[in-house]
Amino acid sequence: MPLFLFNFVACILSFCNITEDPKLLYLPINHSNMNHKRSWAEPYKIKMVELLKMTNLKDRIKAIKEAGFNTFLLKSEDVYIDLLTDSGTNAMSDQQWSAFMVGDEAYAGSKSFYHMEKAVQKYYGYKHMIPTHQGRGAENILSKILIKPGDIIPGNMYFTTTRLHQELSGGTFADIIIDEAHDPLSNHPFKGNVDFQKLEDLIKKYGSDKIPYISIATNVNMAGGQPISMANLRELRTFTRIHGIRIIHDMTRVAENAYFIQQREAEFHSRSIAEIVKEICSYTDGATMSAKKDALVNIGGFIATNEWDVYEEARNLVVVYEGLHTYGGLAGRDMEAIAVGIRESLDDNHQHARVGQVEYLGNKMLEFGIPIVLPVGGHGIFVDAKAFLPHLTQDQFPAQALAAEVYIDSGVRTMERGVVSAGRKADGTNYYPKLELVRFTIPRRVYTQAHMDVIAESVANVYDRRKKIRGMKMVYEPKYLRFFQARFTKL
Ligand code: PM9
Repeated sequence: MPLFLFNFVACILSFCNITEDPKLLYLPINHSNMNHKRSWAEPYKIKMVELLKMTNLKDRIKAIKEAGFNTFLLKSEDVYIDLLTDSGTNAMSDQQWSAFMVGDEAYAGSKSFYHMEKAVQKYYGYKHMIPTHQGRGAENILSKILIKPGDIIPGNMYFTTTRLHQELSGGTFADIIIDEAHDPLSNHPFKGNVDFQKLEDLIKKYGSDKIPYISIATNVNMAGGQPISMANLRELRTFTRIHGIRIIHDMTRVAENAYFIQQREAEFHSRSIAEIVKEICSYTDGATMSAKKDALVNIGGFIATNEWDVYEEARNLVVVYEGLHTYGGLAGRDMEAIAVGIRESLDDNHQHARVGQVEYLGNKMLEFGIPIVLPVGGHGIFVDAKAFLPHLTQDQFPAQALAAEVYIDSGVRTMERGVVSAGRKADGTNYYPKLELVRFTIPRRVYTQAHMDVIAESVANVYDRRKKIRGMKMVYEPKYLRFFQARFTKL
């Protein structure tokens, strides 16, 4: 039916009161003066697909039992939708794959190293860069250089590998994140912010000589992918200058943090992600990076520093632990893909769609009444296992139990981020984090919105039968980073 005829009929019908809301019958005529909603969409189209294996309930129960109820020990072929991590699980672009083909595999002085170095200098602004095989390789070397036994390393919440390297170098991590970060229901827009009172108390207690640096993560992983504000970072820079303390930046998810600054801090509404990222880095003295996240590759990382002495020492140590300073454990093709990935990660449309997809899943879960960490973060949805399974104590590993149940329900693989991940203190007692979470981590450019629907529906299914879910007992505990390899049985 022609548009004018449709609208004419609609008008008559509405006049005769046949429909209550005449607007529902009209087709849009003129977009220019109407305030229509404009959805975001992925700024790419799909050129190649990887087929997924559909799993069945019987096989999933067998698989999770064999894996000791630890999703890290599942075989990926037994997984339908893999939300274990956003680390190294991103889809590379055609530009990255073509960069792969020109990777220079020379042992020393590879062209690809210089491309990666140039990208780090241009987009992040750090003076020196040394590649490492991944983030923890960088953490190992930097911790060895900067930390002396007895040192204190304040940080905006711990990260598992980062804290372990600090401890292995003789340091002790001290949490200086704002209290809101430990509260899943707090809607604070910048839960990654530093609490200056906590920092001052540490300086008073130990003295600034005992603090080699402050460890600042952009988009704090363990808090639920929560950002630090530019205002807080600027204040920290002023504070650390007064006290002569470095800031070392865990920049694993810096572009996602920049997106939140752009959306939530008035001064940055019209600034690009690239500009914001550069400004964030300018307030820090050096960085460790796992390029497997924001930088859109499957492997790689680096150390960056503005200090010549630190650079010199890192160049010495990298040959012991990683490889020559112009490849640091990476193939030339990996370094090429990182150089391209860094650029692509700073595209405003990319970040809008990336965080938009995470938000979409969060909203779906909220519609089903699922308790999640608020506000929705940058790289995944974090389900509050304490609120989901209030009948379980933290010693019964509620997040571990919930991750196993979601896998059994649908083949969706997630990760525990609670008491198991937190591990043990030097004296052997358990850390008991306030947050007991299951992380639904979204790989970048990999899954569709329909996958998000299936995931949320599965969580809703498990929520319906939550009262029947039993806790877990740990039957095998490895010495380091136990969440990777621990085994459990059902209580
Ligand atoms: N993060 C993640 O899934 C992968 C390993 S832990 C399960 O979230 C930060 C903030 C990270 C991180 C890894 C690393 C270590 C450092 N900082 O995994 O060694 O989120 O490349 O990086 C993981 P690598």
